[in-house]
Amino acid sequence: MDAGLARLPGCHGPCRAEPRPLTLRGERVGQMVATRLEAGMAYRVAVVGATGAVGREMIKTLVEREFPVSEVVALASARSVGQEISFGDKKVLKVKNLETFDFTGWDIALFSPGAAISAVHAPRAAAAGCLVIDNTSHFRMEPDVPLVVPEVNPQALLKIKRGIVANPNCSTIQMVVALKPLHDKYRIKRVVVSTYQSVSGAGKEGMDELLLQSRRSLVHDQIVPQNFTKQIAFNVIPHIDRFMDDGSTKEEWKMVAETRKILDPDIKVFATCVRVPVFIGHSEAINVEFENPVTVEGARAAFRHAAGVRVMDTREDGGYMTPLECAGEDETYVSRIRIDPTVEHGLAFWCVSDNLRKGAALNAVQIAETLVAQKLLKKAA
Ligand code: NAP
Ligand code: 2RA
Repeated sequence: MDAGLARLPGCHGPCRAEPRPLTLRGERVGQMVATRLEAGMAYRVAVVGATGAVGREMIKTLVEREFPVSEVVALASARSVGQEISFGDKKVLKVKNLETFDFTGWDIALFSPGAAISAVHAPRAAAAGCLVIDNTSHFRMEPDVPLVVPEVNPQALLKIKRGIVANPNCSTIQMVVALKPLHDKYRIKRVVVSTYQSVSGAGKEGMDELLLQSRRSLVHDQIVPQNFTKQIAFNVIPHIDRFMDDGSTKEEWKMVAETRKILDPDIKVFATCVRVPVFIGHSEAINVEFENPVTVEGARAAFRHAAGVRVMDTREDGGYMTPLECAGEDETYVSRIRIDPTVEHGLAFWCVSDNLRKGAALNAVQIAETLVAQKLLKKAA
């Protein structure tokens, strides 16, 4: 095994021990953030949707990555007011009501309360001088709102016009993290992707539903689908989000439109999005057609040098990543790298990532870190 490879717990194959860190102009973003903290810069941070699957992960991520926080507030609906959420070992946050919260004096807000709620409250926070990083779909395709994955298009953060930055959809984020090094090296013409998306993509209620249905199914109890259109336990459902006029779903449309906005408007993308009975971790089978000749070795080298990507691909039993193993991890994992001989210059691979972390909370916190590192996050007066 080469010196840069190690085994991950629970995995049979080797992968690189430390993925390349996020850098800007050759400098580590994490180091730049730490320098700001040493200089006494700390920020007042609001987490909106703090009781949800993404919001809870955001709070965890802020703590784990030691984001320079001077004060944190947890916001949710009136239903959750007073509920307690731990912020690290020492602090407990009492949830406050978003509806009546005044963002004046708050520096940054990480939003994940759902699109309709963000539509109303994100502009309200921005108008109060609080920079919003929004996880919902509401602002993603607006031309004057940057849609950012820091490993892919951090330069978009230089054009914040409305005080709002959008976080892409989870299935898009992991795909563009993996595609970026390939696009830089071989120029992508076309992508065909099939997803295998976990129920946590549908929030806390999606997770509860899989658990409940699994239990009921095992004892032959009646199952009435609530959040999904059909039974999700012991099943797969080829439908996420609403249907569009051309027969695609909105989730599939998001993968197409967002990839073009983030990576390159000329790339053709075709997606089929499927819900699977997995709690955490989205998987994707991705076929890519390039302008230039590609080799497995060349693609593997490109992945290995890319920020946020880990290659786990040993072509033996267990030498690939599964969603169960990626839950709680930060990286986008790439496995099963093969030439696709059905098209000229074709490559196929398997891509897995934790949808609540890189697909949502981590990406949002990395955007905040990049803003701090680039000195783009101003302290509210
Ligand atoms: P979730 O588990 O259902 O959580 C929703 C959160 O929004 C809860 O904190 C909820 O608070 C809050 N909320 C709902 N109505 C509200 C209101 N009227 N005012 C204030 N807060 C309200 O959903 P989630 O998975 O965290 O997703 C949240 C958003 O992130 C969605 O737009 C989703 O599309 C997006 N997103 C999710 C993922 C993912 O993998 N899950 C990935 C990327 C983006 P209460 O507890 O008080 O109801
Ligand atoms: C899902 N991509 O998995 C969505 C989450 N926003 O349902």
